[in-house]
Amino acid sequence: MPEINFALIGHKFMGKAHSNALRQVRRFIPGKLVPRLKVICGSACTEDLQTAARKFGWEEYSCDWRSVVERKDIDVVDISTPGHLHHDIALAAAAAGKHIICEKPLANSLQEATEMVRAVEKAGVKHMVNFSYRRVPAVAWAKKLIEDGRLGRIYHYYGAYLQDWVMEPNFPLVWRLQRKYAGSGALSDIGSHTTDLALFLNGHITSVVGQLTTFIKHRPLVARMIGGGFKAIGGRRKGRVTVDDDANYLAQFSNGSVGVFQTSRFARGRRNCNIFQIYGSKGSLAFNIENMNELELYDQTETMGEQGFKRIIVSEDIHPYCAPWWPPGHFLGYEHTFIHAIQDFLTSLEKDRMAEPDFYQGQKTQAVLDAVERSIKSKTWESPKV
Ligand code: SOE
Repeated sequence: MPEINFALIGHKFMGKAHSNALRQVRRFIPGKLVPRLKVICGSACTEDLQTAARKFGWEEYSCDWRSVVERKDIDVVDISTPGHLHHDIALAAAAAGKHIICEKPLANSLQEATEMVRAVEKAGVKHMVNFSYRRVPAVAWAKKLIEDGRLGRIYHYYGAYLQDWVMEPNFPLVWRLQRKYAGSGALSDIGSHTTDLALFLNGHITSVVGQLTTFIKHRPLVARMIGGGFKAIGGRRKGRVTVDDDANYLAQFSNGSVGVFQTSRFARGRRNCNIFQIYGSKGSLAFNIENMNELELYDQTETMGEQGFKRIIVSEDIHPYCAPWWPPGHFLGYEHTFIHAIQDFLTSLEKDRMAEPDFYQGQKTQAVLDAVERSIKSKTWESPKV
């Protein structure tokens, strides 16, 4: 079977998820193109990078992404780095004629996202942003039910993404807490997910007004987990947190519905709680990633007296993405969403069509986040520029 050569830039959390997906996709999901794991890149040629290369079966490792994206034997560049590198890597990869997968969010600013769109347009390459939650079967099934008109006219979209991993005051000043690396905090890291899902499920957002809060403003530069908590080490040196811990915003959609969004890293007890609730004239849907194989549907057309939210177990062969895996009732997990993303990207190459969400859609999400940040300054509603 024909191979397609991948270079993966980034070897930590996302590098692990993408490596696994590239390794697993053709073991479970039939298709023409087989990913070849040519080279994995890190910021430095550490033992950790070499271990990742060995563990996931990469043929080579490198700590020089600029030379890797230029290689003639590379077909696809997979950008799985912190956000501040997405723009430069994508522009170099596009200029070298490589197809590109880029982890979310597309960029750290609307300006960067726009330049990335121009670069891939000019290069004529395939491009996709990996908003992985679109590829949860229950989310894809929600999309189908909405498209089939099962909810009727949409009135309300509620999206929330709640985590609690930075609530300890001594949690160190990691890159996600610094604007120069992350662009913004909860707003872009997890708000990009909720915003992408809203655009995917409910369409265009015409205006937003937001609120950003940073609860802990200074953190130790270096800290270590000791006995269940974090202890600052290396003296009393602290750095300023330059992003939001919490981002909330209201939205108007072009279909006339209204949106409420809440994203926080200070929701004690919520490790990774990504939810949406959509309320329409004929029915409603509710999803919670903590029960990612389930979707709740309320159908107003059901017999009076028997109406209520029903729990759909989304694991049948007819449900999106489920057929290649297990028998009904045997569930999928977080890692499967990455395998589905790689599968969809390979299909886009095989059929010479764009995979979704592409960089244009990633730019639209960036434009909503940009409008939220502008609304903080203007203290009024702002419209996305794209
Ligand atoms: C941290 O908030 C994080 O790892 C995000 O960066 C991911 O996009 C999300 O899927 C899980 O949480």
